[in-house]
Amino acid sequence: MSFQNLKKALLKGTIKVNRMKNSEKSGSSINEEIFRMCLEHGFNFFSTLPGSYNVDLIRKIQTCKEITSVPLVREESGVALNAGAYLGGRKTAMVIQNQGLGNMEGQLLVLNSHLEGSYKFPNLYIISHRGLEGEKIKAQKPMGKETTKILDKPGIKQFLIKDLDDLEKAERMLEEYEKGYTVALTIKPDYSKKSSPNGNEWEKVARKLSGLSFSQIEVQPDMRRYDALSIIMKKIKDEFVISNMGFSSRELYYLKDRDRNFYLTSSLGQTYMLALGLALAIEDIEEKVVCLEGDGGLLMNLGSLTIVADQKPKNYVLIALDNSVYGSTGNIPTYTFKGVNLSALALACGFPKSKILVAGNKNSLYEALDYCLSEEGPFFVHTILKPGNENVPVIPLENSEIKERFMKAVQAARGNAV
Ligand SMILES: Cc1ncc(C[n+]2csc(CCOP(=O)(O)OP(=O)(O)O)c2C)c(N)n1
Ligand SMILES: [Mg+2]
Repeated sequence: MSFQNLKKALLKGTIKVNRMKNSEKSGSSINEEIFRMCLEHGFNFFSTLPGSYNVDLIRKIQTCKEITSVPLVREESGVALNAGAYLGGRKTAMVIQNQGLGNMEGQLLVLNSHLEGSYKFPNLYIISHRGLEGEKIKAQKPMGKETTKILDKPGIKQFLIKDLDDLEKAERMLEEYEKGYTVALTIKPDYSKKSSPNGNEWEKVARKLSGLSFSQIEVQPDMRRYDALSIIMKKIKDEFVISNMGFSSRELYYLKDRDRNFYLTSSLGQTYMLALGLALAIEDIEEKVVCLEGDGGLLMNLGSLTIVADQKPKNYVLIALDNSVYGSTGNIPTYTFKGVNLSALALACGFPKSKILVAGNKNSLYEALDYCLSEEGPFFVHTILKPGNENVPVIPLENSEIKERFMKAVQAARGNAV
């Protein structure tokens, strides 16, 4: 099948997997063949972070209109982003260099592994493997040596591709993804070859820096997180809700459990990325994605907020529950307590000022919700709260149960939409 026809088939969902003969592969690179293989197997959601030897692959991904591709700023956010996209019915892959694995370990364990307590999301990692024999840069060697072990710990099924002949076996690994397992295809580049050429198409483009014009305001909050959640859940109808770990999820569960709630009980800092993955994956249906994120979570992973602003998902509402403390762990103040302004950070990250709403009291939260649930996003609703937790127990559901139930709700919503 030609590349063009393959892409069309991907869009129509009529792909037939047709294993390539070795003779057909000559002339193309491992990266090219892996991309073709991914498309043939219906992978349609990619997140990427470049290393020297995967730039050609990333360029192919980013210029393929038939799939969703999201450039990352930190690898661990990609694990959560892809999990969200999987919730929304996508087949997910991530292209990185093995140095990034050091940033990802916690998320691999809790989101991708099949260990007890994990959400058991499958994901395909396509990893450029620096630091093996022949590597010229010494600093790549430690991670080169440890890569297998890092992937082993969460039980990720891995296969090292050294040349084109290894692709057949690599392709069989994709069947593991179908069975719900996470797979890593690590690729040993030819270190003697020059890495990918530099792109220079951006050289002449003027850069626009977002304007920073927030003046200081003083707010006397009149709500705790629980009060804000009660108001939010009064306004929520069919929206999908993704909530931050700790008391945010616990309070939500006891306030109003529903199949359309996804409780993240781990992955601090990744709630809004998982919600982004979901929002991008369910643009075909009407329902919005409402994300309940904490100030601690946002500050832990501020860089990736740039991705949300850049992707501009119309169906995305990020509610920052800013109680100025790590509320779920003893109310120790975060930097918002010292005056760091999450709204200003959202603006600096690229959210348009018109989509940043500040809710410092109950009335303004009602108003903000009326607006953002009916208009096109992405919205950043900065909800300024008093510290304090409601005395509610932990959620009695298994994480994998939360995932399965939520995915059924997405499928049902999609079914209703047809
Ligand atoms: C990577 C990581 N670091 C620290 C923790 C411990 N932890 C769990 S919840 C939490 C507080 C989260 O604060 P915030 O996002 O502001 O939410 P709040 O509880 O205030 O609603 C912390 C620090 C963790 N689970 N994971
Ligand atoms: Mg907090």
